[in-house]
Amino acid sequence: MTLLAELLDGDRRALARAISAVEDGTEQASVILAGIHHRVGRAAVVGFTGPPGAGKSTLIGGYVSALRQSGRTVAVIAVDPSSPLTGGAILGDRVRMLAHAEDDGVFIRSLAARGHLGGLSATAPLVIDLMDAAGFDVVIIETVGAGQSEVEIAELAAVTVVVCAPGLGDDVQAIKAGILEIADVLVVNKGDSPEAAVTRAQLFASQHLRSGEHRAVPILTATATTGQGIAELVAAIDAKLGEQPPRKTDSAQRIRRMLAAQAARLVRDSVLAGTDPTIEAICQDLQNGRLAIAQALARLFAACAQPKPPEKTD
Ligand SMILES: Nc1nc2c(ncn2[C@@H]2O[C@H](COP(=O)(O)OP(=O)(O)O)[C@@H](O)[C@H]2O)c(=O)[nH]1
Ligand SMILES: [Mg+2]
Repeated sequence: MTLLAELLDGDRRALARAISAVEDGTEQASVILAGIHHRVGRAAVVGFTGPPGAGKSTLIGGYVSALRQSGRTVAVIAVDPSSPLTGGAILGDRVRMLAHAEDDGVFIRSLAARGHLGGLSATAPLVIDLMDAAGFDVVIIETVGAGQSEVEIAELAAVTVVVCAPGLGDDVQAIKAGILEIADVLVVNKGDSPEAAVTRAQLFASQHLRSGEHRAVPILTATATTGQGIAELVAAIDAKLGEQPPRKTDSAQRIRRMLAAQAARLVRDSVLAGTDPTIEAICQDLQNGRLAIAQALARLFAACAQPKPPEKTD
């Protein structure tokens, strides 16, 4: 069987290999991305975002358990902002998800973030499509709510869950200012903390102030470490999913995304390597003021257009 056929058959190792192929931009990747078109659009994509330490991973662990109990299969994408280049596994998250390690109905993958602000990697939407095509009912994406990622996650996810926790200081202010707009469900986690009620009241008040211009968003309380509030979270997410139209997918767009991701990576890697004499000359001219940035870019793209084999980063 081909990798594509194995993927469509729901083979987990094939899914893992297909994701690597897409990340590396191999020949096989374009065949797979073009060949899954009749099988994408079914999965429910749920995003979790919020400040570091709010309990997103722990909450996702509980959410995954609840989904499994109701017979749904789940794939999880964890975006790691701490290693933008290597895409290393998030050890803590792995440990928290270990309960699901033996379960064929759960698939977990870490992706490198784009840049230090934790922007989603360009391949994230492609990985969602691969998981969808492999037959997973729910695809969860966890990102840290710092910078661009929360806006990007809202674009990718049918339902966006914003997780916050008491005692994170200014982060609650940040949530009130920005993240409220993209939240479909708000969760005040660490409900076992005495300040949880205060945080929840603050969020209610700020939502109330905005009512009229913003839709009302359910504000739940949960204690991820005990599982309290998980059932309510599942119900709230399911209710929001029920309001969503089926996921739109577009083969042409998928191929375009892969090309853009690989182009960005090729140029970045070539520039940072500091080994290509043409690129070194461009850098020199830029430094000396002999080239304007637009001219430098034009020369750079010409230099990067020389085909080189993609390097493996795993
Ligand atoms: N007291 C308490 N601690 C929690 C709760 N949920 C998560 N934690 C702890 O908070 C820390 C950060 O959790 P994690 O899930 O990694 O947060 P993330 O960075 O948002 O993914 C861990 O030590 C968790 O055990 C909770 O509901 N109550
Ligand atoms: Mg986490």
